[in-house]
Amino acid sequence: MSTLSAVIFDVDGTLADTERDGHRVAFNMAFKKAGLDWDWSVEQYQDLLSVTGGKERMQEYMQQIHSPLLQSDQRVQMIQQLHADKNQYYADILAQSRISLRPGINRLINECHNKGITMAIATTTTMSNVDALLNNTLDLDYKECFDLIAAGDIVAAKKPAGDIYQYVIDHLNLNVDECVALEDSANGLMASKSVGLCTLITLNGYTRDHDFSAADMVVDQLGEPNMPCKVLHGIKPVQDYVDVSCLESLLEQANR
Ligand code: XBP
Ligand code: MG
Repeated sequence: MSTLSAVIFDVDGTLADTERDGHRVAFNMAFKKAGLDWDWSVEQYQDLLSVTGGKERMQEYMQQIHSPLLQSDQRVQMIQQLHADKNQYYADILAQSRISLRPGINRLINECHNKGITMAIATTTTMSNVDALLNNTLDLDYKECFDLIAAGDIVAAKKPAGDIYQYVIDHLNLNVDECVALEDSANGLMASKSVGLCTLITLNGYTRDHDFSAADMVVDQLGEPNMPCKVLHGIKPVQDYVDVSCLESLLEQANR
């Protein structure tokens, strides 16, 4: 019998659909403020998302459009300023309650909290963005629920590298075979699998066509008592939604 000791959550796309109407919109606002004519469309942002990390994404975009700014001595400073502005706009969007948690997230976090299961965050996004999201959406104080928030530049290599997951495992002294990771993207899955984590994927509009063949389970969303989840791969939850007992069964199957 495998024990579920910890659940490790990705943030963007997993806890909430933050990319299309959150980060993307905030990036465009920051570009406008800086007097740039860059405007990332919903479709274009799908490709840009293959690069994780907002600063890295802007750098990649500059390369794609052969921006003369790439040659500028102030490039690093400029990206940092754009990123800071973007994150401020992002926080404003969250404070206006324009983004909510995905189905089942609030319920699962509450259940894990009540059962004393360790919870951690392993994300590419900046710490302040995690704070903005969870402060404005979760019905608990996230600082009391999560044992560790591992975010952004805390590690040298972002997803798809496994560094951020390794960081969580090392700092919380976890056994990999007692943890389940929740992810939404191919980059996230590569990261969690590179350290050997049992991984449940929740699809979203930007990631539904990614290759998730290495995942232990794939669902459209975690589901709620009145909203069954659709299982595309993996075990069928007894309750028709993903809860702790479902994660325990998934872990047991993964460790068999
Ligand atoms: C998603 C990302 C992030 C966000 C923007 O991270 O790739 O870069 O798009 O956040 P995850 P920053 O799915 O791991 O949560 O601008 O703060 O990097
Ligand atoms: Mg994600």
